[in-house]
Amino acid sequence: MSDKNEPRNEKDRQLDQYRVNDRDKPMTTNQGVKVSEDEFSLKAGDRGPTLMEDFHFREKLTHFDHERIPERVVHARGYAAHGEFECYEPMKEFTRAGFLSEKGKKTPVFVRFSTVLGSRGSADTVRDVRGFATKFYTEEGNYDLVGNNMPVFFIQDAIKFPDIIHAGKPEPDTEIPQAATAHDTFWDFVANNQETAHQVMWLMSDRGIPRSFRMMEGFGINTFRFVNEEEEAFFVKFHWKPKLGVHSLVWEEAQEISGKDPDFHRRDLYESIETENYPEYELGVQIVPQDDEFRFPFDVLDATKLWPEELVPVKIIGKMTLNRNVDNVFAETEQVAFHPGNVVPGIDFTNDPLLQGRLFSYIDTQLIRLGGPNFHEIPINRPICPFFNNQRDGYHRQTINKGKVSYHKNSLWNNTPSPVPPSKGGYKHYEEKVEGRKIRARSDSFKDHFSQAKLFWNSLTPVEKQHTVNGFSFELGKVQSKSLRQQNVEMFAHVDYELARQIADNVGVERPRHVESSGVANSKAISQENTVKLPNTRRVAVLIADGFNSNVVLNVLESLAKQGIQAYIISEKLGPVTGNDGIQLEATKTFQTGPSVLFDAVYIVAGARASKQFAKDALNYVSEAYRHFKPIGATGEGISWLELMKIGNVPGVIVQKSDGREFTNRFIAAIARHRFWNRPI
Ligand code: HDE
Repeated sequence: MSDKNEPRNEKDRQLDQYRVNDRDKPMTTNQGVKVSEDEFSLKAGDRGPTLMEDFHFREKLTHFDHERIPERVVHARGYAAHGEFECYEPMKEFTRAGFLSEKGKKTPVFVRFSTVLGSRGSADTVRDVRGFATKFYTEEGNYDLVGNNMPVFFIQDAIKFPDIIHAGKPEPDTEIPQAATAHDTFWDFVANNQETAHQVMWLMSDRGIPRSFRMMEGFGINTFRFVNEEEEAFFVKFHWKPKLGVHSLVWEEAQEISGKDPDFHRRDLYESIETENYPEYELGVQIVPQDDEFRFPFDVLDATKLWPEELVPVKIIGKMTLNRNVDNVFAETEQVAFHPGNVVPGIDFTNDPLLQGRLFSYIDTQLIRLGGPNFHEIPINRPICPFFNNQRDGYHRQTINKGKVSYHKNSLWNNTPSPVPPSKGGYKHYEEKVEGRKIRARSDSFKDHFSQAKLFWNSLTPVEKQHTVNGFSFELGKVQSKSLRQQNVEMFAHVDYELARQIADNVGVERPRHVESSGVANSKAISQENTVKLPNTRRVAVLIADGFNSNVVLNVLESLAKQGIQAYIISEKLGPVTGNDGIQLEATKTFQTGPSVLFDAVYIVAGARASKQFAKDALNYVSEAYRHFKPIGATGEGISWLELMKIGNVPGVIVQKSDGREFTNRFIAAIARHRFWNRPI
């Protein structure tokens, strides 16, 4: 095991200066005065009033009273980790960015994952877009890639952002519902702002309910620009591709987890890092030369469009590994301030109107959220390179700038701090030629809202399509206004008639008019069926009772562990469970504390001395996992239980026949498959 206290990189070394461990220390006030009593306030007599002069009491209460800061207006619920980015190959042909200039070059990173709509205390597994924000602490300054887990956005112009968020957040008269788009105002916005069609398709699909932050993609969404030393520019879109593939929960399971473990995703990330199963993502770029700006059937500046990978391949240029949990969630995860405008030389903006608005919004919101203009001095936000300028003062200023000069130009300090020419590393904005009349309008090239929504639909497998219909039916089924349900059905008929017809039948409105839409090809990268499938780090519930066959079980457990699969012993109660030869295994969870929805697969062992209660609970447990299409394995007594449930011979149910090794190989392969959709339910 590596030494977790050893600083791993420049950022970690920097943060170390600010870390404090209060353990074994004497208690003091914030002024450093040692405290002699922390249980009783100072009173006039032991039954008398508390005295104003009790400075310790006043300080303690005052600090407590001010402990909260406003949560983020969107992406309030998040979880973060530290890590490192490694560049695979020099990208100098496209960008002068130093952190992408050398094979093997490492850059510290900090990543915050989030949901968008819910409050800070909401559940992790709600149906929502996920934020995927990365801060690269490069030697040339901080670069923030502030992305989401879906490649497109709901709107095309940032001026509509407050509207979509108001429509999606809880309705203002009742503050209902929390962390959900299944309500009237959201769907009112959708039907009346049809640029939303494409992202709504993603949101209603399995992409809206990821299995883990470790198993979802990240996308910069907006089109950025790479600029090289020769000042040549390229349009670029950024992608994060998880090494474990892209996997999702099923809707019923996600809803159950919201109650049984609302911290499911953050726990999964935290535990993976603690057990050194470090999440890894490869960074990919899609690059389009400036001259090809008008080559595509969509506008490259339109954030409601993806660039199909078949048209513009994703070039993999590096890998990010998350390898350290935060020490303090407030100090790091809550106070981190991302901003898509934090770029380094070699990365620039485009006229994407969504991006342009974002460039204003992030700093603006952080000024209120973090209480003033000095949030760049908060340890998690500091760059690892030094920074010097003439900015001064403001709330919570920590830097002690020495000397008289705080202006430019000057002669007293020989005109320093001095601007740096681009040839020496100074940031220079790309000299794009711009002309036009001031006009509030949108280009006609942004007006096709359905072709790519249809591309998305066409790319799904039948099962994924069914899940998407179910997603729509649940959400629209909660919409009170029949007119809104009807409007949305009419709208999504432009994406696919069959999709809209099924939704209409489920939500009690008229079937839509038949809309002719042109056939659109599909993109393989969209369907999760084509993703990477690995057993690594998957969680298996092992249901075990007294009298189990320890020989078989220990062999299976060893084989699972070799594949990096995490097995948890589950029984009626916590504590030791005794096998047929006296060997004991410790149950660390019960049927109640470790329900099936928290696991990827179930291994049913049972045991010769299983109680009636065990049998009842285990059968419920397995039938739930079965309903959620999960791999189920059985050996020994477990086999007869599956026969009892009449599921001994269905896809993804693996039963030991004779050879133990053959069983584990098949079971591990089933775990890697994630789910078995072709199961009779
Ligand atoms: Fe954001 N967004 N956003 N957003 N966004 C914020 O900044 C905004 C958009 C994204 O973990 C806020 O610090 C506007 C797209 C993430 O701290 C705020 C528009 C994408 C996070 C803001 C967008 C994102 C935010 C709120 C429309 C994907 C969480 C708190 C033009 C590419 C970052 C904060 C974290 C957070 C504004 C659209 C991603 C209000 C105006 C598109 C991952 O500034």
